[in-house]
Amino acid sequence: TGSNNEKIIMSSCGDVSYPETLIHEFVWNNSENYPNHIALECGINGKKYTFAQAKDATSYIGRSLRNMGLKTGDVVALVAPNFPDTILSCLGISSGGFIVTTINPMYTAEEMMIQLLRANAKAIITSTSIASTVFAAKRACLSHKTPFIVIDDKIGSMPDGSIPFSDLITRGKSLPPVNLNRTCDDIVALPFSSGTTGLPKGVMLRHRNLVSNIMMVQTSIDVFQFPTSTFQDVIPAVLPFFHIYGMNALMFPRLSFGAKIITIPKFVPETFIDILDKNKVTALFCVPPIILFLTASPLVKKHHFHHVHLILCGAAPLAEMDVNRFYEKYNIDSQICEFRQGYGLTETSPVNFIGTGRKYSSIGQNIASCQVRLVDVMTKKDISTSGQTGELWIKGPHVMKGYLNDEDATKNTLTQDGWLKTGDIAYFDEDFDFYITDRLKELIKVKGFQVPPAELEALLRMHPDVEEAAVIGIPHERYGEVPKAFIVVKENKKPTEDDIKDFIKGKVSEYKQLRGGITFVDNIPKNSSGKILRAKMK
Ligand code: AYL
Repeated sequence: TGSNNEKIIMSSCGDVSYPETLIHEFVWNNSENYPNHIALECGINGKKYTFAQAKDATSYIGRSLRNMGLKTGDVVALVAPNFPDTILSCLGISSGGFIVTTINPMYTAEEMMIQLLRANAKAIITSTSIASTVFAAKRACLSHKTPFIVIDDKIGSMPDGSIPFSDLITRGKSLPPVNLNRTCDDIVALPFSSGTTGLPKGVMLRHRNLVSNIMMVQTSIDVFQFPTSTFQDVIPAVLPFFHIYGMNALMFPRLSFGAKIITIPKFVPETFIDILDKNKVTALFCVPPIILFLTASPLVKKHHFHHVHLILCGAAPLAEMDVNRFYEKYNIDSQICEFRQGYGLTETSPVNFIGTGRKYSSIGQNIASCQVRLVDVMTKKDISTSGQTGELWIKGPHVMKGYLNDEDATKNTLTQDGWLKTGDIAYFDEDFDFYITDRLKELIKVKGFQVPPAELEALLRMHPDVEEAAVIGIPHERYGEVPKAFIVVKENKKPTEDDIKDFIKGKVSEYKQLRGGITFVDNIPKNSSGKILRAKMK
């Protein structure tokens, strides 16, 4: 319990201690113990880096970016699928004293532009297969002098004036080390999230946020008897590094404990299976659609899980039944190949809860140093009884500094004394294991990816026949949720569903398309201040 009426649920794992180091230093901290082990390997072309090579490359990249005229605290946009060089870029940006804003490589040029502008990017790192789209975005919104660095992923080519990524490493060798002048309280990552409402916003994460969250998880795994991670772990990385799950739940922590990461740029079933065939994979980091794939695909066989000791799943709800089906199909011992959920948010760097054992539908318990409150949505009073639902509030060293250039959104999300309102509804059972039951916020989650309804609504309103639009998520068998639109048309206009879908098509990425269809209605229910009543629409 805390002051006033606060009923704080502390972690049974106690408090974490973490080093006051910058994230790139933290990641390579143990690397001297195994300098010649492979740290990174491309699952497609086999390109490899040892820990020693990866650590050195990180520092050379930082020096080269400095040498291009970038200054401490400048934002570098990273728009690339998962490659070893994507990870090196992330850490290199940190080692140069800059901030990385990761952009979804599947984005359209329009979507990229919005983030480049909001983040005030001063340089771009991308890869050849998407370089033409990224270049179009850059040309439309940034100065032509903005450094445009391109990883050669063997598909596509480099636009004129590009700097080959490999030059950063070779040239950086002969440059002097960077005098960093950065502390743990400086911002290092700027992923985008729509939070509880509105358009995507830059989430300001400090070095301290990232480092503490890694140690919070690490401190808790013993208490929760989590399958242990070792420096011999082999982990395929199919979750995108641009998302906080891929970044600070997979890539950074696993590398820091010495795992080998096999990068996968795009989920293709055959490629994924090929990687499982060729490697003794020890842990799988998943989102619910991947669990469904592992169960349903005829390509997947029991032997693929022979060395797997952990299957982690997060980013969207998963039903217990889906986990049971997986175990039943392959007749796998759930004590040896353990399934656990994780629950996180971009705003919390990301992890808050991890599963404690056999309750597969539970997100488990709050990890070390993660304080929790459950606040009744109607009465605003703290809940301390099992079975009662409320909004989850989170506090700890892993909570973001705020949203970039958006004081209103920050104030609505973070209380004055540091509580982050997640917008998720949950309850706990008699063992203090938590369950997410609903979402209070507007967010739609398609395959674990964020789709902010406000973004689609704004686009729909740009259609000449559309008077009003509201978008909600509806359940989808494989994707979890998909967006569905309700539209009020202007007088005497009769657009078809396909007219509207075509209008949206080229403007937003594939996973944001209106798979849930469109329903034409006479009016959209709103409250007195004009806010769309989404719960009512559902
Ligand atoms: P964002 N069950 C239900 N919903 C979830 C879960 C879960 N296990 N995990 C995340 N969500 C939803 O910012 C929830 O609505 O970060 C939450 O507010 O893209 C929202 O997703 C946050 O979406 C890890 C590491 C999960 C990472 C993550 C995902 C972070 C997603 C567990 O161990």
